[in-house]
Amino acid sequence: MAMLLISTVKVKAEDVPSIDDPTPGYYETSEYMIGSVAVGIILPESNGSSDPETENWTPEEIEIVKNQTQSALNWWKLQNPNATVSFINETNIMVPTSYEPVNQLSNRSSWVNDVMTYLGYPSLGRHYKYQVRDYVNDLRHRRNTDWAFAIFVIDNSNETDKVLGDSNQGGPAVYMSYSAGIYGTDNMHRPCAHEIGHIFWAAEEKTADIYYQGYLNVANDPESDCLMGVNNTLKLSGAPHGDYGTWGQVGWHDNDTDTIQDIVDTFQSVYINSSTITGNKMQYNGTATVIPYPNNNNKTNNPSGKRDVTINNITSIQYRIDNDAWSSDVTITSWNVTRLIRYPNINETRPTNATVDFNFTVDLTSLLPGNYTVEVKATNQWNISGYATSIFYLNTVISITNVAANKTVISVKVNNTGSSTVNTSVSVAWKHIDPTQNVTLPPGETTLNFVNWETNPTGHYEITAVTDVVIINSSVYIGFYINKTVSFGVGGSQAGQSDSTSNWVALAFCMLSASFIAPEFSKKKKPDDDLLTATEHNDSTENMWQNLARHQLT
Ligand SMILES: [Ca+2]
Ligand SMILES: [Ca+2]
Ligand SMILES: [Ca+2]
Ligand SMILES: [Ca+2]
Ligand SMILES: [Zn+2]
Repeated sequence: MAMLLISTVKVKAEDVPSIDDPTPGYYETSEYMIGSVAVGIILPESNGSSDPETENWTPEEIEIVKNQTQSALNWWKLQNPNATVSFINETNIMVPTSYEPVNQLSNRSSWVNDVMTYLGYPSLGRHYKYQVRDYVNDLRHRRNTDWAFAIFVIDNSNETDKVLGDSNQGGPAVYMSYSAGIYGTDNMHRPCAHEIGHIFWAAEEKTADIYYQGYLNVANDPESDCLMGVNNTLKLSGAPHGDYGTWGQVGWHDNDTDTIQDIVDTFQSVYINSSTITGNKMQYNGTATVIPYPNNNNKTNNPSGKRDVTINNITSIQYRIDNDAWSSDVTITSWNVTRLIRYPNINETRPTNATVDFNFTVDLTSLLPGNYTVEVKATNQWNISGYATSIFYLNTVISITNVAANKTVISVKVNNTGSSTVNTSVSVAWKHIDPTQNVTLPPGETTLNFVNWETNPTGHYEITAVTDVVIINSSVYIGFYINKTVSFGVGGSQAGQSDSTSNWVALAFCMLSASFIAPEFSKKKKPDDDLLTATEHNDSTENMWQNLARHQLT
């Protein structure tokens, strides 16, 4: 006896909490040394219009500065390959200023304002540090990097006793002089590397003072014989574990030794927050967001306070049903974040993949009744995934409990056995009987009679049942297709076909009992709906199936 099934699926909605933008912002241009960094190297050139001109860059000097700064960056890059540090340089040589920078060491705003204004970042009455921040933020955006900072190198080839070498902790800029003081121009990369350490929150180690800082907030190594220490030597305190020292202060630590630094070794939060049903397809909608590592730094450049920020991005979202293969057939939409790009109040909205919306569609047609787990996987650039699951239950609510047939009528008893307490619409078709019967099944048992049974039952036949979506007490249930092929008079039973009515009935009963008791529900997918045309209809099994599919989907 065939069972006609109508299944239900119940969907649980999940609320998405408010999500703080985890992408680094205006004041967060060098929070830890992991990932890509844009470096703006700027060489101001005095033109004598305000100050008497005493210095001029020569091509040879410019080449030395390029090589020395590059050497400092390369050295940093090689210290910890697992931090995947990369530097992209933007070099601006001989940017004009009316001042002579080496003679304005106590009035930095003079020439920095000139230089920044020339490059397109005007003062607008602000402190020059905002001009530099505007530039560094724009540089990061233009070069599409995780971080950015600036290195200003002033020419003092004629006044080497006037030395410049300092930087802002946590960025945004290093200020160097060409002569590099006691180190000399040929060793400028050493103090330059030292200042770059400060940019990424490494503390001084020249004295006995103890400083806890950096995104991981570890202690320095006072009076070390390292880069930040008394001799500015090219090695890093705290290497290679970062439990203390410069190594840890720039954000390097790998607790689980999987080569992914702790700060970026984080998962994603995934929320499946709604689903909608159309026909027998269920669309899931959700949101995924990277989880930032907590910012433990006890210092910050952000006047609003420190934030947890991450350079992680979602690179893929996949889903699967139970343990089937992962499907990448997911639509992903970037969120937009509004970020300060010019102090104090010029913002810009830009897309981010740190938080994304997603949706995908599950085809319920081929699923048998039972529990199903929809699992969503959001993966970041380190191939670390976060997961969410949602369970739905396809419940059998209707079954056929009896079939009887004679020459002109086949009847089936349909038993609504599910939790539904209301009438359920169902279309039932017995092949060769046209048109499809649309019936309403009340709870309990109902007998359906298919009439106009043809005289010759030999062959393969198909029972198909289709239900529409029904909504019961705000919960969404969905019916789905069941079809069953049965055979009559196949394989040498032809003798009965031309025989009497009773003979035929006996044959039919025989085949029915053999075929219907243990139904085997098709797991095949229906043909695509777009294969159909309105006029298509014949008695072939495939077209029967298609027409029913069309009915259900429209
Ligand atoms: Ca000059
Ligand atoms: Ca010079
Ligand atoms: Ca790790
Ligand atoms: Ca890990
Ligand atoms: Zn220092």
